[in-house]
Amino acid sequence: MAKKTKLKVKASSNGSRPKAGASPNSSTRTYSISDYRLEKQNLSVRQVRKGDDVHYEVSGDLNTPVPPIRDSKYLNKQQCIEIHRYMLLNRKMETALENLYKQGKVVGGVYFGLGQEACSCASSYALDKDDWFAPMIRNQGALLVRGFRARDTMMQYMAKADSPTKGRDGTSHFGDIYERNMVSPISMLGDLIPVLSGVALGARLQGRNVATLTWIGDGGQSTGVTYEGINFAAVQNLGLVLVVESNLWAYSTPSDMQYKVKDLAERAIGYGIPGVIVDGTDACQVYDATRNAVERAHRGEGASLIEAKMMRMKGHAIHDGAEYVPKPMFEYWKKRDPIARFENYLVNAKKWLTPAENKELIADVEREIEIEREAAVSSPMPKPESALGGVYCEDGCHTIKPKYGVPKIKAGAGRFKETEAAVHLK
Ligand SMILES: Cc1ncc(C[n+]2csc(CCOP(=O)(O)OP(=O)(O)O)c2C)c(N)n1
Ligand SMILES: [Mg+2]
Repeated sequence: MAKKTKLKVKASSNGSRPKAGASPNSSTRTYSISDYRLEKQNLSVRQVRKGDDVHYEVSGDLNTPVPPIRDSKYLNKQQCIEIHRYMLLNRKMETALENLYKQGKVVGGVYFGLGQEACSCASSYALDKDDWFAPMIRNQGALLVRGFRARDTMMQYMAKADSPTKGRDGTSHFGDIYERNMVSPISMLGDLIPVLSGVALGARLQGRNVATLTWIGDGGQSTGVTYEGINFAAVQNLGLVLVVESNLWAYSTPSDMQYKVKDLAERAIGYGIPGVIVDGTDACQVYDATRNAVERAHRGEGASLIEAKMMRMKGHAIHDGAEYVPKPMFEYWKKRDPIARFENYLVNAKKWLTPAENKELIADVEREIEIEREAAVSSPMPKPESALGGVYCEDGCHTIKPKYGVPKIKAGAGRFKETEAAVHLK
């Protein structure tokens, strides 16, 4: 089982309820945060000024050995290989996007999840079909896991007529409430959290406890709406699953200058929900923590917060060369590449793939990406007059039916509680 890190918090602090067993008269309370990692970094980044020059320096032990992948409690061989394939697709799709950008085919910028593929793919893989998700910019892998094709993302970036928004948006602002249960990304950081809490509430009103997964960066979690959204899910026991992408940077702000707590999972104590730390470059750890949270959501027990520690391996977007990042940090995290580590796990540790089978899998992914790229490039640009479409209501576009059932709350029932709602399913 995962190791627990004990946190001591003064009795007067306004945290979640302490674990049973704490003495009622004690002046300190003990809270626990599960920490699944097999390695705990002790690196820190500080700003150094020398005359007019301001730069960042990293300190700590940068020469520690790369830990093994932790065996999953849940995943079997076939599922691990499937996650490996999604991570490869995620990476190769983004490499293709970088090339399309350099060829002048992309209309705006491009965002990458390099180094974060395990976090995106393994967490979304832990959802059941009925669950919901809302991706952020680093979660293009989650779209692939949930059934979008690489061409959808490519066409979005090129604003093509066949793209999900028919060329009306140049990045990722699209959703799918019918097939894949995806809420469209909202650019204002944190705002997806109350929306996903609301999706969980809506589903519960219709008689179903679903898990609603979204992600937030180490920078984005500082916003006020993050607090509001998690707190609402916490107090209503809604199945929000929040993955905090602790990737050490928010634009050019290092996480050491973003928050004061040691680990962002500690925030969970303040909300009164479970908090877990995982190695975000270990697909098995990400999967297991998310699956536990998803199952908790299905049982109607409420929200969970998962902090995934990793590193943003490129700049904020394609325009940002990330020169401000101390080079040794890239070298350190490059050795912890989630795909290389998982490949080593599958081929050498578990022997679930022979080197030849792995090679064939990679070639197959490359073939698929080439077909997707070709289809995306050949899609036409939208006709100018189509820009007028999709703004005002067209036939039936506002008919959104309840997904699971028609809610009927007992007359006179006060503040909503699951047991107070009489839910009539169609
Ligand atoms: C409320 C709000 N403030 C600022 C921005 C501009 N902005 C977009 S991404 C970003 C940095 C996000 O950093 P982080 O949350 O750590 O995510 P990462 O890029 O590292 O994945 C900022 C400041 C925004 N979109 N929304
Ligand atoms: Mg960040």
